[in-house]
Amino acid sequence: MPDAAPSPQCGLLDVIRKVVGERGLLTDPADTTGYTEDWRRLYRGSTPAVIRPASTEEVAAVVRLCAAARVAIVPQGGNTSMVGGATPSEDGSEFVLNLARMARVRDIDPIDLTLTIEAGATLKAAQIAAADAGCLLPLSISSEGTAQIGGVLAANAGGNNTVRYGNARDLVLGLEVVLPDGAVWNGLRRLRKDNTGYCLRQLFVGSEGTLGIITAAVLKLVPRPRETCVAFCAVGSPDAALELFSRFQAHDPAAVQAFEYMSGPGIDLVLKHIPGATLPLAQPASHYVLVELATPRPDAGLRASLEAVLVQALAEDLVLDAAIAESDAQGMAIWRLREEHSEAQKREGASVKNDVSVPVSKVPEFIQRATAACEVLIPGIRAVPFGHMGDGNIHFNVEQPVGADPAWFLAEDHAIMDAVNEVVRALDGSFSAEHGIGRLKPYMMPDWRGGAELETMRRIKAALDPLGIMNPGKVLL
Ligand code: 2HG
Ligand code: ZN
Repeated sequence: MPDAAPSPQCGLLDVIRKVVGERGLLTDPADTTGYTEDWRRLYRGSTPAVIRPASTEEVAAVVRLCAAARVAIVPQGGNTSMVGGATPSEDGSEFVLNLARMARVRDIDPIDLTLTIEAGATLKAAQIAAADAGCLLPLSISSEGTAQIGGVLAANAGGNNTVRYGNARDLVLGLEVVLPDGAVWNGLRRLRKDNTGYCLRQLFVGSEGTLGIITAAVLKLVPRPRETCVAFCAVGSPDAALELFSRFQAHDPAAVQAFEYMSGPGIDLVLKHIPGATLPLAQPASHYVLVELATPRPDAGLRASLEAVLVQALAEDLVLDAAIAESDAQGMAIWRLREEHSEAQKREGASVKNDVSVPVSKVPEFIQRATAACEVLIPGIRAVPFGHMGDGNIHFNVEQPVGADPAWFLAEDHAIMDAVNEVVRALDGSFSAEHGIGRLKPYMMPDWRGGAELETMRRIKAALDPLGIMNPGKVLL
């Protein structure tokens, strides 16, 4: 494996080509453009090269070469970041290092309940590997077909099952990371207890590629569910949705696997833009809830539980109408109504996203106050709140007024985010719940995480990446 620093005779990319081979290096702009734009098309970066290593050793060799040449690297997985976390800068000074060719399952153990998998595997592939072994990887996000394990961990993704299993962070037992100087840290341990000094893996989870490149991980699995029930309910208000959540939790706290909120305007956009999407209820409503119950027990009687809670709630008009999925296909159709929100919003026009969290009990107040704040700021703005009510994470997305100029609307993004975040702050919430900071939100860090907290983060960054070559401009400015 060549590992020499680039010499004036041999350009850096020529040396890198020798490390990763022809297949591992894209330099033609026709091939690289797909890697330089983010999913939302908010950022259009530029890069001289997309490097696609096929092994940890190749990643390490490339990083050593880049460190010697002081060239910055943007680690990239499925490029599904909502905050431009994997997009290079516009000036063409940064290489993209894409992990897609490292996608092997290295080990799966149904007794240890662990999956050791490389960073470039999609989350969907990891879920399938777990299911094939009779287990469940309890992490589910809308972009799971494209998002890759490395990016999912680097962003500490949350998603639909946080209410029961926590975030990506809670599912990581071990990591393998290439550090900014090219050293490899092999922490692929699969221990449930391991108090040996600082917990390094948790430093890299959520670091958004600014401290090193995750190349593989050991993930926790759980026994596969034997019974799953999905219901779609119309409710009169976010308060009613919260009350319904409390009822399900009180009835059987171990059963709730997802509890998602959607607004009438959000569902209308999905029905308008997503082919095949249909409302499983007779009448449209102003607010909706998706609840999923699941259990590994064979005799839990989940369906009866679900019906008991819903019958009571319908009798009290807490729930206005409800549809229970009678098959996997119906369950998937209900989930599609929720998961296609991002795509439907994108097709409708320009939107500004606020991925925020507040204490679960404050979600209704947050939705009401944030909607009012946005409507005062921009008349005609359309609030489309949806998301993970069961863990307090709402995607408070706002759509441009009908007929408005998208560029004008997007130029208002900081004013909109500030208005929403004023409410978030008043309710002791966070301005970044599960999507991270990326390129979009570093400007907020001094205000929200100033003092000792930000200073400590800066020291950690300087200690691990003194040359500042790992994903510059993301998380911390
Ligand atoms: C989801 O929950 C994702 O579907 C995306 O986190 C949310 O588009 C969004 O803002
Ligand atoms: Zn989400």
